[in-house]
Amino acid sequence: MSTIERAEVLITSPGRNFITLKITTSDGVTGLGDATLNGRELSVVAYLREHIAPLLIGRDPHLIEDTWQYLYRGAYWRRGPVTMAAIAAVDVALWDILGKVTGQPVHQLLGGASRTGALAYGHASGSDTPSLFTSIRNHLDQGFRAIRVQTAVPGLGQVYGVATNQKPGQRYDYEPAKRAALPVEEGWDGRAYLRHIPTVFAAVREEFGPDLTLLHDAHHRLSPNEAAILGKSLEPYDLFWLEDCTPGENQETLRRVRSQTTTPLAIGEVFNSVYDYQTLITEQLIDYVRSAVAHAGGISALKKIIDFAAIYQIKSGFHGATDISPVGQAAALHLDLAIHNFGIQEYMKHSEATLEVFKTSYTFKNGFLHPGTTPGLGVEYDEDLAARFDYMPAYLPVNRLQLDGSVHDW
Ligand code: CS2
Ligand code: MG
Repeated sequence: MSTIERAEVLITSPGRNFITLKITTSDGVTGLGDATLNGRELSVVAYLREHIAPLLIGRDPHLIEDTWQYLYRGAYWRRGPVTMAAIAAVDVALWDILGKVTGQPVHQLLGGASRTGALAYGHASGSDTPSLFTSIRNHLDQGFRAIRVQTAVPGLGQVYGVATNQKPGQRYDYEPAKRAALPVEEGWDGRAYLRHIPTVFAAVREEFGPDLTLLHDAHHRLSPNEAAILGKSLEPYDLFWLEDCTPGENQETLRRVRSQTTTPLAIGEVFNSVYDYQTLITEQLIDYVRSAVAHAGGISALKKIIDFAAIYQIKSGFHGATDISPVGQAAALHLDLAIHNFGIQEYMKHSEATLEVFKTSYTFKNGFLHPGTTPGLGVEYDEDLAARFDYMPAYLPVNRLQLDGSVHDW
């Protein structure tokens, strides 16, 4: 019987920081897991190196569920972003190993493909309407069939999701975590945003027609009532979803939003446990589960969340921003292909430097992602190249109300 022989935490920063767990068995088989927690990366490194790696040595790598429970219940201190990112990395690495040992792609181990590909959405943004249109056209040219729209808001400075204006054919490049000793501070005005966003979607529908699948991320910034106002004002533009319309910690607040609008709601990228969804799912207050494999306890845990959601006809919309490493993205794609209640997959293309360190076998064609059929996850990690990119502290912005400087949700 093979055993776990090594558990190494690999750090690299080709343009942005990534943390990867590499588990090696006594048979020399390796598995990779994404442990990247944007702006708090080193906390997961310490959790893995100091507390988890020593516990894995000598264990049977194929006891995936037992290892999950051992790390979750055995920690005594459960849940939370750091713990669940660490457990996720172990879980995904063990699925990678099982795939390699059995010669199967991970989606086959999860029950096989339920579709030919995973519909993906890309990010378009602009500081004004013409540059937004250029960004949307760039994505249509790349084959995207679904596009998330974010824009600047008149009267506000930098807001979430607005990259530098793209030129025709230019890659969308937006990294919210800035390399600096302290977080940058952004200003917010909810009323200015609520006035502006419906006019943006009116212009986009006018220009691109009724068929294009459109999404928007309110990024946790609105009160429940503001979220209801926005949801209602966007109804004429037939969005695929309005994301993170209000912070979801108090799940009951979504009752207020749900009772006021039919705009589909997606929540969950900052959630890391099925309990974060309990009321949202059982009361059908959302339509899409947004968690990432890398932040919600791995493939084993996110599969349980999405199976639970299926009972309430709620679908997946897994987080796939560039702070989810190619390992985390590949893990999401295997789950996307296997589950029944698939909705859509976020896809922000990683930089070339990142894709040189992480060699991936997933593909994007005609708007659909596919994890490939390579045994395991289908991602290789170039350790020599990765070692050339030192970790650099980077922080996500802090948001303050423009009116009086109060801290607000970013
Ligand atoms: C965002 C993310 O992609 C999204 O939906 O909410 O870009 C998010 O801001 C980052 O992942 C934070 O690290
Ligand atoms: Mg989001």
